[in-house]
Amino acid sequence: MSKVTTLHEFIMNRQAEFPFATGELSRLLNDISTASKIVSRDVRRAGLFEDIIGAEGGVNVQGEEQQKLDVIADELFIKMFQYGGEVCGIGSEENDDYLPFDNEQSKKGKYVVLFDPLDGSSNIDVNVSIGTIFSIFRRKSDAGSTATMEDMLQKGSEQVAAGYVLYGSSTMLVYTTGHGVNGFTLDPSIGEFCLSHPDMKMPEKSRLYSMNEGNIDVCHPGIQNYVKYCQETDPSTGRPYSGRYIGSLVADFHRSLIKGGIYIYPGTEQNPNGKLRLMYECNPLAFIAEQSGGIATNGKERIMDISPSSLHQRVPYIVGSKEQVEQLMNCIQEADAQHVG
Ligand code: P6P
Repeated sequence: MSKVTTLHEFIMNRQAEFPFATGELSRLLNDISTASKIVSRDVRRAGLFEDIIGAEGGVNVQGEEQQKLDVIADELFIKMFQYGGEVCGIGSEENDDYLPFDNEQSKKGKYVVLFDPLDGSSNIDVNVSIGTIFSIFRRKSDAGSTATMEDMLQKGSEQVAAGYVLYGSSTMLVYTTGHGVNGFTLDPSIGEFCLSHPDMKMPEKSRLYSMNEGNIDVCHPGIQNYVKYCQETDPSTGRPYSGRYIGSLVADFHRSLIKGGIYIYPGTEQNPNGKLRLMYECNPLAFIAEQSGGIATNGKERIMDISPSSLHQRVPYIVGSKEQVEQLMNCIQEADAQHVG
């Protein structure tokens, strides 16, 4: 049996590689790990306890019906950040505005965290995988002051760390600090995330594509042309690509990271900016994608180059294997040239 490396041990080893590291980011990552274990426990028992399954009765800023577990997870992560001492403020999918922490210790925190506490939560009642997504920035405002919206609205290229937790057939935590991507699987018997997927690389291509094709008739012609290409029988294999769409972003993204693929949530005539949120869905997964060899774009520019204008802004999202995203981008450019021509 090979040596078991826990997430805590991995984080501390990585910190040792950076002489100027002072430990704050390590402590923050460990706090996220702890909160994720608690959320995993609650997700796994959701079907057993009426008090945590089903709708909370509220509607969040997105206009989406809040699930009880959404609120439980949101409150848990906020408490973990507020009392961990490393975070001066947060932005959450479940909260209308950003939340600067007002206790003296938190005001000294170096970081802000943007997160979606439980993405895909409408899938809880049908026992489909869901996830937590997080994005960490260094604050721009002075230590000791109250966190500002400017601290929150930073380009994805400024992220110091990002990752996700997938509550699936097993619970996995996948993250990057800009030095590659590593995946950890929760071993419930010891209560530890253990290194299971070292140095993850997204395959450059695959025969998989992931899109809610209910949007196909109202999205960019270039995307329509790419999906048509995927659906054509390839003479070399005698079959088309396979469509795979779970309807839970973290699960669909994780499959692309492991097996390759392309995930498309386009702008449409009715919703030109699509559905997914830049700050706590698209940016963190874009960081993971790029660090593992993939690409993330809005169809025109690199996701992590987008200057954010609001906390919950939505962007069209195309993320996945390098060759597949490049091929789709070519389809978009060709369609635009024909439209102009
Ligand atoms: P649709 C879940 O609400 C979510 O934000 C993502 O997890 C998921 O990929 C997407 O929306 C599904 O959206 O419109 O296909 O139901």
